Amino acid sequence: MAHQERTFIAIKPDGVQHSLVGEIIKHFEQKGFHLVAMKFLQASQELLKQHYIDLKDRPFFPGLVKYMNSGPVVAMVWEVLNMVKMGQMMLGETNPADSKPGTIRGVFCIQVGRNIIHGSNSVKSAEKEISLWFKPEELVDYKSCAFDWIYE
Ligand code: IDP
Ligand code: MG
Repeated sequence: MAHQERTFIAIKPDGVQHSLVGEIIKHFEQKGFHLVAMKFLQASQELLKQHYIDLKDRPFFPGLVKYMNSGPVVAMVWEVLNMVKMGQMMLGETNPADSKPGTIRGVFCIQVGRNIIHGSNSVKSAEKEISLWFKPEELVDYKSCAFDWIYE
C-alpha cells in the first residue's frame, strides 16, 4: 500500500483576503491529497515566531511575523504520497516570480512577502509544524472511499 506522509499547509492572511480559500483547498482535494485536519484562526505572534524560528535572524523576520499575524489563516494537515515533492509541485517556489504558472504561487500571487500559502518542506518540519498548530485529537483518522482510485 502506498505510504503517505503528512504535511502542514496554511493559507496565509493574503490568501484569505483574496477569497482564495475555496480555490486553494480545491487544488489539494482534487489532486488527491487526504484531508486530516483544518481550522480557521488568527495566529498569535508567539505561535508564528515558533513556526518560523529557523528564520529568526533574517532581516525580513519581523515583517513576516507581522504579515502572518495581520489576519486570519486557514491551517490544515493533508496526507499524500511523497509529500515534500508533491507539496513543492503544488505550491511553486518561495518567490512567486520563480514559480511555474500551474502552481498556486505561480497563478495567484506576485511577491515573496505576499506569497499566500505555506507548506512544510521536509517530513521533520511537517511533524514539528503539525504538533505546533494542532492537538493530537484534532487530527482525524478515517479512510477515504477514493483511496484505491488514487493509489495503485
Ligand atoms: P517557504 O515558505 O517556501 O518554505 P522560506 O524560505 O521558509 O520559504 O520562508 C518562509 C516565508 O518567509 C516565505 O514563504 C515568505 O512568506 C517569507 N520570505 C522568505 N524570504 C523572504 C524575503 O526575502 N522577503 C520577504 N519575505 C520573505
Ligand atoms: Mg520554509
